[in-house]
Amino acid sequence: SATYKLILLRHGQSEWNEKNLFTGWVDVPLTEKGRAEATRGGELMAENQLLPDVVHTSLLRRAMNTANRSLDAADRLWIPVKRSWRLNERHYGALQGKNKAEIREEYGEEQFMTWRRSYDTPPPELDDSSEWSQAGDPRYADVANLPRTECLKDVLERFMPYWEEQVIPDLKAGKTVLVAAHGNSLRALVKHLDGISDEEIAGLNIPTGIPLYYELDQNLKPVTPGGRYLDPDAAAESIKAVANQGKK
Ligand code: DG2
Repeated sequence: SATYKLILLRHGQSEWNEKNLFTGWVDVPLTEKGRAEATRGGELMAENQLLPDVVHTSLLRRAMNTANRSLDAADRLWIPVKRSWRLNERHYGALQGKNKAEIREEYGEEQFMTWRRSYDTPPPELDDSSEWSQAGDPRYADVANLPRTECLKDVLERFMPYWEEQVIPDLKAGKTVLVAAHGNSLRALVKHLDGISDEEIAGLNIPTGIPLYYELDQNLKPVTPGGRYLDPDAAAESIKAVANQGKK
């Protein structure tokens, strides 16, 4: 019987990934390397004959530009685009704009990992007066309760309504769906798809710019648990780098 085709793509390296800063909802651009990763991502889709029919992105330029560049490389720039804050990166609260290695040094490995990877402990809230706050940003005018911090559980809870109402119908219509998003919003989706426990999800990292292909069965369960990276060697390398971001 027919299966559904889903491609997950974390944006390429951003300027704050390069500087090792907690980013969250801060709208930073891609680096030159990030732009190249996005183009390569699109080439990988084309080489694997996985051509998206529709793309869903967050409202953050690193994801939107990654989607555009990869689709351009795959000659699919013309497909319909849907965007939502519900695909945004996890709001990193008061950590936004702070250096990961410095936070780890100041607060210790355990607190650092709790804030970064625990399922249900959010960092302290970001003050509206912070230069890294999104309060008053017109793109979020229709968000009822603008987050000031989020844990992964919060991300899953705001992502799922969008998944169900917007992404699943596209999959069920037989479309190859590209979701271009972020490290933690994609971790939330992968947790849901693969049924990963609250504890185990702490150890899962998503590499930048490498398409992760999921074939889903009629019940939207992955045919291959964990999906398949279109460049497994590059993915393994990049996953290691993400895991080591607290180290100097
Ligand atoms: C990173 C993820 O998000 O950071 O917000 O700093 O995917 O948008 O670059 P992304 C951020 P970690 O949770 O991996 O530290």
